[in-house]
Amino acid sequence: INDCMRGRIYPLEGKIQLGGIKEYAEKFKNAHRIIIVACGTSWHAGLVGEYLIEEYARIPVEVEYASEFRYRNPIISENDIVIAISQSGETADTMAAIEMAKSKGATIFGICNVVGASIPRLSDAGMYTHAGPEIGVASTKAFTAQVTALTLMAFYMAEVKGTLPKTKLIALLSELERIPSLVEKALESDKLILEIAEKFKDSRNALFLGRGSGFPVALEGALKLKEISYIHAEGYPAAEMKHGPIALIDEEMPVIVIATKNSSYEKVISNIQEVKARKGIVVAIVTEGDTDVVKMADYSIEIPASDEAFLPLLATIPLQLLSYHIAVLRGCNVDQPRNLAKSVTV
Ligand code: F1P
Repeated sequence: INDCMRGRIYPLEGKIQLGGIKEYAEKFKNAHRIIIVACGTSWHAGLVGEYLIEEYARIPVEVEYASEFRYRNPIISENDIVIAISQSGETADTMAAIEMAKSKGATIFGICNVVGASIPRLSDAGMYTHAGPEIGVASTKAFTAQVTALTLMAFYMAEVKGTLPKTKLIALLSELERIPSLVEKALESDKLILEIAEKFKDSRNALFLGRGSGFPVALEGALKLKEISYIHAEGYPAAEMKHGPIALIDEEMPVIVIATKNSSYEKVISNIQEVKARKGIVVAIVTEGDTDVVKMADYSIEIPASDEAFLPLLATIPLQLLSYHIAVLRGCNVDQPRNLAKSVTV
C-alpha cells in the first residue's frame, strides 16, 4: 500500500505537494464522517469512493455536489474530513465548498490532477492523480485516475482501521497489479463498440443502468454521452427504473446496462428482463465468458473478470468508447463540446 501511495499517486518530489494520505492516517482512522465534494465527472468518482470507502474501511461517507453544498448550511465538525475532487483544481463551486467546510473546522483532503492548482493549495493534504493533461474538455482519463486514487485510499483506510482481513487486502493489492493489463484487454472491444455505436448514432435518448458501484459508472456513461454527442441520456440505479423511467422504455430506447458478474448480477438480470418485456434495446456490459445476459441482450460488450472493487475502473472503458464513437459518427467535436469549459471558474 505504501508503495502505491508513493510510487504512483503520492506527490512527485520537487513539485508543489499535497501532504499525502500517510501523514493523515490518524485523522482518517478517527474520522466520524467523510464528506466528498465535487462537480460533474469528479462527483461521479466521489460516488464510487463512497461505495469503496464504506465497504472496505467502514467510515460513513456522504457525497455532495459542491454547487449545492456551498450554498446551504451543512452540519460539519472538526472530526469530519472533506475530500474535494477536481480534475482542473480550479472549479469555483468546489473551491467555495472547501472554504466553507474549512471555516467550520473540517480537514480538507484534495484529489487533483493539476499540480499547484488552487484546490491543492486550499487543501490541508491530498494526492495528485498525475493523469497527464486532459486534451479534451470532458474528463475521461481524469475520471479513471480519480477512481484509482479513491480505490487506493479505501484500501489504505481499511488497513489503518483494520476493517479488512490481511489476506483479503493482499489479494486486492495483487489484483490491482493486473488492472493495467485488464484495461488494455477492455480496450480491445473498440471495433465492436464502433459497430454498436453505428446502430445508436441517431438515437434521441438513452438510459444507463447499474447497481452498487456500477450505478455511478452508469451516471458517468450518461454524462459522457450528453457532453460529447448531445444525446439526452439518464443514468439510474437499475432498481429505480420501476419508479419512473420504465415509462420511457419502448423499441426506440437504448438501455445500456452494467451487468457484470458481481454481487448484484441476479438482480440486474431481472432488470434486463423488465426492459426486454417492454421492447427496450439492451446493450449489456458483461463479464467475459458470460452467456446468460448475452442471450437476453441485443448487444453485449465483454470486460475482463476481476474483483468487484475494480468494476468501476473496467466498466467505464466501454462506456467512454461508446460515447466517443457515437459523437464522432454524429460529427461532433469530442475535444471541444459546445457550451462546456475545461475549468468552470464562475
Ligand atoms: C468538473 C467538470 C468536469 C466536466 C467539465 C466541466 O471539473 O464538471 O467533470 O467534464 O469539464 O467541469 P473539475 O472540477 O473536475 O475540474
